[in-house]
Amino acid sequence: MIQVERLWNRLMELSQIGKQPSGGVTRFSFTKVEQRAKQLVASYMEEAGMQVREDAVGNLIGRRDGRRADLPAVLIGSHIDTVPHGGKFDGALGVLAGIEVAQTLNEQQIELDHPIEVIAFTDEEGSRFGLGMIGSRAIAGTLTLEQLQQVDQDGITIWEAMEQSGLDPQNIGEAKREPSTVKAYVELHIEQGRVLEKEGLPAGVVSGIAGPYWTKWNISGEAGHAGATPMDGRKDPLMAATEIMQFMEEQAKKHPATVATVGQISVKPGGVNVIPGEVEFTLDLRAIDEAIRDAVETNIKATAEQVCLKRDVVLNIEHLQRIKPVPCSNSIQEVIREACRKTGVEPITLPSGAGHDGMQFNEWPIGMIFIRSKDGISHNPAEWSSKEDCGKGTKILYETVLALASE
Ligand code: HGY
Ligand code: MN
Ligand code: MN
Repeated sequence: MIQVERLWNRLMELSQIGKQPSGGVTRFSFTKVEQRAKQLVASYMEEAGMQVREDAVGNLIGRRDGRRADLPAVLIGSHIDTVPHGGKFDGALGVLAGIEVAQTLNEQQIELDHPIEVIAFTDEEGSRFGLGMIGSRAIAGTLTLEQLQQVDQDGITIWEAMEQSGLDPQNIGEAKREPSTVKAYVELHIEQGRVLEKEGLPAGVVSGIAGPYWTKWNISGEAGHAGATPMDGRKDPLMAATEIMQFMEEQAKKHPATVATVGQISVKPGGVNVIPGEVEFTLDLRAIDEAIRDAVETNIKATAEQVCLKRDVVLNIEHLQRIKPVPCSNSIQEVIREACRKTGVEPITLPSGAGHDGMQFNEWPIGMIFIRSKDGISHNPAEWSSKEDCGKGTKILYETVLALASE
């Protein structure tokens, strides 16, 4: 059966690659650190008896054939890139659990009707370029060459980073999967929230995934002397930004399951005694209900225009990514509920506030399994799930794959 110790040791070994003094993990896409992590994960896939390949955008794919080559594959996936100073489990658990399922099937000499594939998707987080889910977009066939022009904080485009990694961006179309070759996609992930912990449950079934809308805001005014410039008449972009950010928070608080986050901010020229001339910050706006997210977006932008007019500063908003909220397949949710019962876990259903690769797929059904996060903490070195819960989640994934990959 599932070797929880092997899974756990691999999780801990992988978390050493990109480890920071903060105790967190930083592994950005198309970097040497990520390359080392992919080599390690590829070695695990080989140990699990899988055929291993990388596709045109660097998705790392391990395949285990089924009894019938003509049947579509059950895809199992997640990601091994991270946010800056992220945790050990976000993404890594789903990839390593998929490999553990494949290896256990081998060891139990179980042959499934359908092939299964375990995928470590390229750049799920979007931490480096502001465009997340690059690998799953490519597999869905929706990644565009124009999107590859998005840049990281050093001005390097995704295009250039791919070339530096030995990939030819012109070939991204080759990563697209024909829907006829895929039966379903299923992912195990940490909850990154507090629901399961409050319910005292190790795992749960995901009903749907909130849609993130990311924008980069640039407000420019007039730099000046902090001491000699009266308050009246200043064109201070940072004070305008703070007023707008307060409104963002108020708007999000008005609607349940809607969240607004300013994660990055920079101020120029950045002198203690200098009124800022320019400020740049990001907004991550999410909701399970798309209409509510759009209404909140409209309100925020309208108020921002008024604030900038009043303060005589100039606003520019750059679109980074907009992803629709996505429901998980009812039939796969049912399969996962049955797998929970088989694993002795009372199956509750909960939404995902975090985004995941599965939301890029609308040509085949998707399902997700969550395991409990300690204190709901994630995107933080303190992110933690117990070995026992990781084992339970992997057992549920195993039972789910058994059911989905058998005719
Ligand atoms: O941002 C997210 O929701 C995910 O962690 N990529
Ligand atoms: Mn994440
Ligand atoms: Mn994740």
